[in-house]
Amino acid sequence: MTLNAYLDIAPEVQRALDAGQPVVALESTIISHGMPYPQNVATALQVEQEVRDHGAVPATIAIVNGRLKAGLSAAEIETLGKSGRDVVKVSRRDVPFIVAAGATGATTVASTMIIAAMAGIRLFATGGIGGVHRGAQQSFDVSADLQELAQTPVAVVCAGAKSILDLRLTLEYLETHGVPVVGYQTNALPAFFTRDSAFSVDYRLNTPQEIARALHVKWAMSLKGGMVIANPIPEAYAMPRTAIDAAIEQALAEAQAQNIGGKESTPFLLARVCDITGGDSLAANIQLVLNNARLAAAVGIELAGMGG
Ligand code: PSU
Ligand code: MN
Repeated sequence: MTLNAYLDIAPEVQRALDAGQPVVALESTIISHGMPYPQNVATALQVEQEVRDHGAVPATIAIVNGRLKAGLSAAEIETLGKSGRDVVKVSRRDVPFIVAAGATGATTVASTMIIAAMAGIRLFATGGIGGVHRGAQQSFDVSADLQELAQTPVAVVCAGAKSILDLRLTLEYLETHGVPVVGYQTNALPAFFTRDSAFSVDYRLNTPQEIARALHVKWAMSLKGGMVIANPIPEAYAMPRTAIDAAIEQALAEAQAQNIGGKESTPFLLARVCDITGGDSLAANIQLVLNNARLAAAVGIELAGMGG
């Protein structure tokens, strides 16, 4: 039972939580800032359906008119998707201001984790997490997602991180803060569009049950924080590394030339990589999110069987 005066849990989500059934949180910045309209809305609805088809209840998270929402209506998803980058991108820092103003905002991995935890949801599926940006030695640009993973008990199923980031430094940062990076059926850290990278995960686990057991034990011991569950993009949708690397280099150069920083940096890079690579990267992006939704549902079912 969650008592939070600012939080609305959708009835379907509340029923599942009360019954100890699996619930998978989904973020909304991926809708507003991560993909173009109308594919973003279609994808968000398809991901919810994929979670349902695999035996869990989806809870897409956002802030709507000042209310923290765990579970959105199709109309709310449409509004977020159509507004796109005009919607406020809300990370941990921004949450109280958007609520106080009665405003609407799309939640990042960090703030989706916060609201999921308030609602009692332990699993979350998305595309890619934020991380340590390339050049962070100078810019200090480190996503708040990483600190959130260190302190909030929600596991994030993702396809690794895009190489707009410095993957080596991202792993170092996560290690320092005690956040495990698990590879699902892989030893290599997936890099979003590609199934692997030059880096290794901390632990390779081969079944949803093994992942659920690690989560169950971590939280049963009251160890704080979450976990990164890195799930490689399905082989059929993986992109050639050279094409994606070239697009990322171009996007990074443009960001530098235009002096893009702060919370604008990730949305700028995502939009440019999407434009430069055209439909291919979007198709890959959609498929990897669906793949992550399936794994999150499967882990959720196992976790529910262990009593959460
Ligand atoms: N990476 C992606 N797609 C995304 C994001 C990151 O491949 O949509 C979004 C997520 O919402 C993530 C946020 O939490 O960007 C990170 O932004 P920042 O680097 O400003 O913390
Ligand atoms: Mn940043």
